Amino acid sequence: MNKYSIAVDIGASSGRLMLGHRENGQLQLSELYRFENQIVQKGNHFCWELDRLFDEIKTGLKKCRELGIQPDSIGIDTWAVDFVLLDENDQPLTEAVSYRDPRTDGMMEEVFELISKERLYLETGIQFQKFNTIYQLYSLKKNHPDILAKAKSFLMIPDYLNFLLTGKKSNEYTNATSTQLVNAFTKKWDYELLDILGINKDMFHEIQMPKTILGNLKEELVTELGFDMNVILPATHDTGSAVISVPEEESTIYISSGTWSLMGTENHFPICVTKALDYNFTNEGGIDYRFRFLKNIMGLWMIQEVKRNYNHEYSFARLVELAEEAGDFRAIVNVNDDRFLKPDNMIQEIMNYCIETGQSVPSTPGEVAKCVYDSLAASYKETIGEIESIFEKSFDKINVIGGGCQNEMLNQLVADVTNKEVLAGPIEATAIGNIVAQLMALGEITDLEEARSVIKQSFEVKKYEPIKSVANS
Ligand code: ADP
Ligand code: LRH
Repeated sequence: MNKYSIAVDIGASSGRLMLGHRENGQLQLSELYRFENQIVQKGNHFCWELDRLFDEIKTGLKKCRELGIQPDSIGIDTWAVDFVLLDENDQPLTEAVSYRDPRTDGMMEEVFELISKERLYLETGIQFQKFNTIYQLYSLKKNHPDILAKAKSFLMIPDYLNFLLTGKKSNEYTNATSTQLVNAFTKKWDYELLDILGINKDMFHEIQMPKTILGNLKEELVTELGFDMNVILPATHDTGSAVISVPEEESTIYISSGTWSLMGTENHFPICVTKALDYNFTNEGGIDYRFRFLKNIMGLWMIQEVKRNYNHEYSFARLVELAEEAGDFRAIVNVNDDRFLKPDNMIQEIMNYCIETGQSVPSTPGEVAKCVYDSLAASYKETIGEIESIFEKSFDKINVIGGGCQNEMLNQLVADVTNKEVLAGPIEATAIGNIVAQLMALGEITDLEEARSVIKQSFEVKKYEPIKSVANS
């Protein structure tokens, strides 16, 4: 009997439940349910709607029941760095505040007064982003010490959703590393660092690895859904699951393209050299203790916000068409400028940047979209230069995965500006990586090598060759 696994993959812009199983050696994937995700204002903070997200998971599971399929397992992955704190009665102490909330403004600098930037990097290997969990926790310590004092349990978003499914509390490794509180070499919580910051160590749980079977559904859920199944830990950090879908090839750089563009390589050890620190590359923990050496680039968040600012009048596909029609219009913004993290109005912010830098100012939806795509491509090119300088070698292929790989214009642009072959796909790389981790835990796939080979055989990848050189990109 084939075993069926469900991947719950929730990115910052949308979530989906995908059903996967092996058939004649190949991996079959089908969508059970898809829903929106967004940040909403609750009181003074930008927050996630965790209760709704859990309800959406249950709705998706009910769809599976309607299909008459009894799944063997479920695994959850989401975006990284955000968390929930539980009190002694396992009740959340706060809303799930989003990493785009300004509560971390200035916190990084305050943390550097307690521990040097260099030491922090050498111990954790994690890039400096003002929204990392470490700075979110430090902000709580400073501004709401009462909340932190009451916290008995620290759970990242997938850990919390797993807790709602099973009643079990655990911290999964890949997502835990994104906190900047895990030692890259011992792969455990860095208690010394927590002591220096004055953050309670006891609320952290033992770190568990992907492929761990966490347990079964809570009884009340079994009654509600009409079936039980194993809850398995995939790489619960979505980027960790996504990169499983990239073939292990020394010559390939990946871009996990969604709300963020995560661009880098996979290694068997963390790289904490000075150049990596200077360029702000991260070493996030992966399945089987692989490390993702990558850089966060602002990504398609910018176009998501542009789309929202136009009141969703244009679809993503339409914005690509309009950008193509914008002809020779060209203006480049520094996508990694913090001003684009959560501006009041993305279109206005882009226009202001162009005015301030004396460039042509985009004025139509097509010009705004073209500016975003050109700017992303320019940032990818710069990042490749940094990677090649760190590794002292050149890479010849770029594998774009995730929802953003459907953007044919951007794929071609990336091939043109980098003068490298671009491979686009799979679109659902994250859900696929999530499912193969479960199938490995269930004994349906032997190891990561086999998983990658099954993925390669099962999903189509589209090739883009450089066709024209783009000047000054
Ligand atoms: P996340 O997991 O971060 O929520 P996804 O991997 O789902 O992100 O990718 C979402 C992005 O995919 C959108 O921001 C959009 O730019 C891009 N996208 C989705 N559909 C299309 C499409 N039909 N054409 C071009 N781009 C698309
Ligand atoms: C992508 C992602 C990324 C993190 C960011 C918070 O969804 O998980 O890897 O840096 O969200």
